Amino acid sequence: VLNAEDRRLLQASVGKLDCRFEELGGDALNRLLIVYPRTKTYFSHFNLTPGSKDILHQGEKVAKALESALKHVDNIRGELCQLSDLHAYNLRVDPVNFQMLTKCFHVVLACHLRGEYNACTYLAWDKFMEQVSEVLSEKYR
Ligand code: HNI
Repeated sequence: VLNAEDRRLLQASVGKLDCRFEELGGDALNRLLIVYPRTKTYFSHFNLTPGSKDILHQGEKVAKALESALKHVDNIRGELCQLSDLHAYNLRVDPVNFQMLTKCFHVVLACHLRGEYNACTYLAWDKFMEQVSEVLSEKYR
């Protein structure tokens, strides 16, 4: 459960990243496709050249969804309900992929926030991403 301190740390990092938050989604997705090449199977219809417009645009969508979840941190399930259906029923994304993406997010957050990405901030993001991943994969069968 995200406690008051976690929430404060999450908001503080978003504040520091400001408009670069959307860029972060692109960075994370780029990294995912490079570090875990088997994730490419989900995006076979994309131009998968690192840094392609397809990847950056998709990353931006992911970041926007994360931003709205952050704004409604008490109702992540409600906020991501449609995305949950989409990832489970239509896209059939295997839940392990969310863990890989979460790892990539940690790395890009650390790249952007540097020394400010300390253990407590890491933990807050990990809890948050865990909740998001849980919601997006809970309908998967
Ligand atoms: Ni995901 C589409 C958000 C993880 C594969 N995904 C989306 C869209 C959003 C989104 C938003 C766009 C929906 C729309 O157009 O209506 N995805 C998220 C979030 C996470 C996530 C918030 C986790 C933090 N998605 C993943 C993972 C995979 C994934 C881990 C697979 C490796 N997503 C997809 C695919 C699409 C997608 C595939 C469709 C892309 C397309 O345009 O065809």
